[in-house]
Amino acid sequence: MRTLRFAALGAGFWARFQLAGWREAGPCECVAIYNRTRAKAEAVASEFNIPKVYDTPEELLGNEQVDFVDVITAVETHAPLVELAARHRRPVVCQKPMATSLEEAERMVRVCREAGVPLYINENWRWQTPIRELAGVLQSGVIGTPFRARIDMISGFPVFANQPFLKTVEEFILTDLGSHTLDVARFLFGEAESLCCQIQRVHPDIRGEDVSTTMLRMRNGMTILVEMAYAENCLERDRFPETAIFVEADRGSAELTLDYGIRVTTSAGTHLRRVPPPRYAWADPAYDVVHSSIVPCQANLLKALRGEEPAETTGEDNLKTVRLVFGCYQSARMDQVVRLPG
Ligand code: 89Y
Repeated sequence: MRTLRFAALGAGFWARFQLAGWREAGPCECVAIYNRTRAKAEAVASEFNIPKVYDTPEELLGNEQVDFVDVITAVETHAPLVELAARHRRPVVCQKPMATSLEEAERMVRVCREAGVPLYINENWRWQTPIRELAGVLQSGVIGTPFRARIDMISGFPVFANQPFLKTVEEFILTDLGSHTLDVARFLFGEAESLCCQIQRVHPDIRGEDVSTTMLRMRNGMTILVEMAYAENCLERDRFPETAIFVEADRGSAELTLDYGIRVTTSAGTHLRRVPPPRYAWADPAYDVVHSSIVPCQANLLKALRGEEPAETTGEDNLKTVRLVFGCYQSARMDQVVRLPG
């Protein structure tokens, strides 16, 4: 099987984990890296044995015949870098959140489509071991037809310590974390037809919102509540970055609890099992379940790049998540229900 050669654009906090993830994902090799601050690219290059470091993405793409490009930079550079890759006819994997606005995300998808270049989004949350296990329970039909669910990602973890730029963004928790949790809502329960959302800011020293409450009405009739907070308050059970999910259905209920428990309750009683994620030596233990989910996500993208299986998180697909994220801001701003395209 041929080893796919790729270039990494970006050498920030997530780059090290994604590069380690690609090594686990299948036969691929990072052959060149660019970063705005060259010293950072050089440090990552020496850690991962990447032979070439470039000062500009244009020079890199002009010189290197890569099979795909992995964009791991800050969100405002995603559109120009994806479009640059499209001009060079290089398939591109782009970090979440896809773009700074819905219009920008739509343009990225359009440009890639017109250039005939595959665009994939590195959206890993839905690949977390416990979330996949919960999906299996729902698909098995054991609890019947779900009618309501709650998806909670509530933590006091100091996210700004590792990602200080998040303090400066005008739209914070919905873009940073809502890109994930709203994508999980779609993954588990399908598409939404309307939503309403409220946002709050608890940290006095950040620009954006750090608390959000979203209610989705799904096309299948379900009601989904998505609650998020990064308030740095004290929680008795803070299990960053685990997502807790509770699903009510007509023949039972299912719960993804903190500490990776899956509880399934039917008339026969409650069955509990633990479904911890795999541990990788390169993962930061504080981000365990997220870092390990990079591997199956990138394995799926690699297979898609080889034409072996469809990618789950294509640009087209992720556009629906982006619509939810910006629909939430619109709803919060206008204090109104927002309808989503059918
Ligand atoms: O940036 C975010 C992500 O994608 O996973 C967790 C995080 O680091 C903080 O919300």
